[in-house]
Amino acid sequence: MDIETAGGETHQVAGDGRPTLTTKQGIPVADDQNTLRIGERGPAALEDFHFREKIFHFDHERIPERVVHARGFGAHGFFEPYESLAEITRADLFQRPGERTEAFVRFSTVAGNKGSTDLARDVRGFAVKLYTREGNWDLVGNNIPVFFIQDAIKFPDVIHAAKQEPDRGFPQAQTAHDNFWDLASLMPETTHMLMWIMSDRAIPRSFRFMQGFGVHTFRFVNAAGKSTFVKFHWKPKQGLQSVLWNEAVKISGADPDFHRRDLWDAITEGDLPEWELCLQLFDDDFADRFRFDVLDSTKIIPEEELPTRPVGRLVLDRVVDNFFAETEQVAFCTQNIVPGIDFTNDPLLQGRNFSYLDTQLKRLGSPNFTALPVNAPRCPVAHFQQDGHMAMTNPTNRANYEPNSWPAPMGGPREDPARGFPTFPQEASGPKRRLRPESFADHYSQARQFYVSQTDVERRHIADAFVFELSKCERPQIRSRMVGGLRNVDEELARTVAEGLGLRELPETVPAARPPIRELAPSPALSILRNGPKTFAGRRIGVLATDGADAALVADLRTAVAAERATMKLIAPVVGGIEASDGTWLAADHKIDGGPSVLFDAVVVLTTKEGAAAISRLPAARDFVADAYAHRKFIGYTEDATGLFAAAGMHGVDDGFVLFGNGTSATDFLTRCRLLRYWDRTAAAG
Ligand code: HDE
Repeated sequence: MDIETAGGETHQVAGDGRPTLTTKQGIPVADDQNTLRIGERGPAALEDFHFREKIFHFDHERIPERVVHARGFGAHGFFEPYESLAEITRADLFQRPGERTEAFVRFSTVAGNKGSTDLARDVRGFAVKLYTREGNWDLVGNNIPVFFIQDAIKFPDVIHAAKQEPDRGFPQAQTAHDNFWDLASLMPETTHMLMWIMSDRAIPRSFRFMQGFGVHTFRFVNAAGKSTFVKFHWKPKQGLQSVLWNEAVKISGADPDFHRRDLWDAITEGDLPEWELCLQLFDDDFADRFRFDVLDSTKIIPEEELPTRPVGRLVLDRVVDNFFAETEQVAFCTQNIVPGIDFTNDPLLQGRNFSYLDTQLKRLGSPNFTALPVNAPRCPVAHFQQDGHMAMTNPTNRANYEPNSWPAPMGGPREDPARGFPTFPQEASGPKRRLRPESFADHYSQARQFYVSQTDVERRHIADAFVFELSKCERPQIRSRMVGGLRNVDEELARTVAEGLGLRELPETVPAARPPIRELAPSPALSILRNGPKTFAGRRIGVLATDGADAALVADLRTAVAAERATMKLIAPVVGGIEASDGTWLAADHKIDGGPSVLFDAVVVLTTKEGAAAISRLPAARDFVADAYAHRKFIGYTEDATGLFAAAGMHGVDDGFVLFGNGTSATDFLTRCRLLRYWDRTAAAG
């Protein structure tokens, strides 16, 4: 029952299944609309404990955002090995084929603040927490297999330079500014990573369509204590896909939450994203033979040289119930590893192992963050650590130390030499010094290898990205120095970027610590386009329709889209929907202004002649088709819709257009869409 008052404010009262509102102390609340005050228009009373508590809690709702990877999105799922890996690791989660281990994954961007756009050009975090029976294993990786720096001591510098500039507080979520390129151009070790972040890898179509990498070399250790080096790869079953830069810019305006919404929609619609865990396994001999140092995180081991072995799958099957409790409070720590997995001396990994625990204390405020449900191990925990802020799981025993002589169970837990974590006894000795190993000095060869492994389209995108970013630098010296560095990667690339920037002459080549090796074999595995999914499954079609749209065709499209395991959204001049040719009412998913074609992988335009003429007057309708064209999308249409194309300045169609009728069905269109883009289109953007 709702009640009315003299002041006219809305009161909804408990009853009919709605519980009584209480304070955090459980005291029932009678009025949640008005503070306690003296007289009708008088001052507030200090004794108003309900108001005080409510505002107090609100004032303290925020916790510090992550200093990097602030913007992220998480989901629950499981990992399942295909086979037993007992021969190479004793890690419990790899012992029994088909046995599921609960997982939580958080994807993120790096540089942007918590409220920044999903489509920033950036590395994506790919952090996986596996709640194994022998404790939590956090594989805190990225969607790019190399990193900017070789030594953790440079991390604060590279992140400071990438994030907003400290005097002005902008630009956020982009490296397109002086500070970043100043540092990058002065630190040649960043070059390989720069190639990756200027590539389409840095603007993924969604989290579902990107790879994940553990980046560092880790160790597997089996029950006999034998160690094998391992690099971790997550390969999306959905295939790889990225957007174009011009699209990314527009998506950022149309839907800054594009990636989180995509993951949410896919999981809630039952289209569960899945990745295959693949391993690169190698021994000391391989490490010695390999051209680069396997401890250098600016290097990869090409898959062609060391194939990846699929060993299991990761499936995300549940969205979070509460964003803050799960995605925000999840605390990944690289030092969370389990028996059977161990670190190497990669100086970046060693530094990370120190940093992550620190950062969790800062963010979550107490060493007891491990007891928060999203962080708590699913296996029993037993130790003598106690107290601290927000202690939630407290021992009840008398003994809080060991050794002790209290009988079990009062005496508490004891160490377990058989089950306990066995650090791999690697020999280590040498003088204590600050130095970078000589084996880390080649900064350009693999950057070149990455570049020459790309298709022409992808190379052009890399050059365009360099030009775009460097054009945003105000100081010409920074642009020149960077181009001088690129000459060590590829002369053609350097020349294209120099031309794009309008440099009057090609800058001197930046001296290289080691002469770059120019003849490393290309690695096709590094290209997104060479490894296209050849399926439209998991993708989205946007159908722009007006009143009178062919009802049978809409129905056929729905069937064909479902058969392809894709999804379809209807976009109309008004969100209420349209009256189709057979008089049925079709509800729309978007009003045209809110459903631009950048949100879809392919589009269809279904109008009558009059409908096309009417929407031709709307800038959003013209942009819908003009952008789809510029972004090389497949465009399905009926003859009557061509008026809109003409109004949008498009004259003539190419093979990326599919005209329905005359034997061309909705299924034919979907089959065309499997290529994802019509790359042969000329005069397109990107
Ligand atoms: Fe991180 N990194 N990082 N990082 N990192 C953090 O920890 C750090 C590095 C990565 O979704 C922080 O909880 C150092 C490489 C991901 O919650 C912090 C160095 C890779 C996430 C931190 C690196 C990563 C983080 C900030 C250089 C790929 C997000 C918030 C040695 C292999 C995890 C936090 C999430 C987060 C430190 C380099 C991946 C400050 C010192 C290389 C995916 O601890």
